Amino acid sequence: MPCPMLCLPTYTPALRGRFAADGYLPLPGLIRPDLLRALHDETRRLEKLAIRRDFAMESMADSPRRMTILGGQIIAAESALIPRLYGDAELIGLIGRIAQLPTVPVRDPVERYVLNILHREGDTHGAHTDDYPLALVLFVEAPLDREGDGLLEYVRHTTDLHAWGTRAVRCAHHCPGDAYLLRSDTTAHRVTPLNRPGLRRTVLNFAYTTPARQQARTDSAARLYTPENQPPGGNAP
Ligand SMILES: O=C(O)CCC(=O)C(=O)O
Ligand SMILES: [Fe+2]
Repeated sequence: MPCPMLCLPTYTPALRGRFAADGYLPLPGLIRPDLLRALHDETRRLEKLAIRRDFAMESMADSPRRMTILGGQIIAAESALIPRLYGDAELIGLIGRIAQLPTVPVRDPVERYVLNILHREGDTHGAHTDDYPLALVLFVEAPLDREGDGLLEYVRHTTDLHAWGTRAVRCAHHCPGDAYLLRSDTTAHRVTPLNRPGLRRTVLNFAYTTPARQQARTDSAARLYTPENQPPGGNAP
């Protein structure tokens, strides 16, 4: 059944071509206004359960994680809406056509969908690649300044986490209600810091994979999203 809450683009070979070339595809306005309001309320409610992180991720070139997070295992227990959206057959079918991969949900309940909130001065989601090949990132809140903070930076077709500051880096701004699809295992990416107080950037990351790839490749997501994991140096309050 079509998902009336999402404004899915019609598939065209051009979408597939752009995604293959760039490892990134913007999906502006994917979230319809009613759904955006519902996700705003839902994520504000979930934020009360979220965990603060402030550490350097060893397995990702010691890049910083200064952010508030919630893993999928808790989201599933607390939200009906987010798991329903994640599993939407029409959405998964479209992603599969764009990516040209037999796309399926991730089995791991922690990593399949996560909530990432940047809301303090200096908050950032540092450089990394993801464990699974596809990430659909949905924007619930975002700074409106296109030149400003909390931008996505990515370098296509590389897992090298040291390419920042070179001409290969691309930068993308997204508004609340927007989304993007990323070839997240082979596209180095990060979110630039919020350098001013009062900004908020709230995203849901939906991870998808292929039937043959249901095993995480690094410990990074488990380190970030499993509450029992105390990173070295501990968490900020
Ligand atoms: O917030 C973003 O735009 C990126 C999120 C991300 O890379 C992740 O959750 O793995
Ligand atoms: Fe990522």
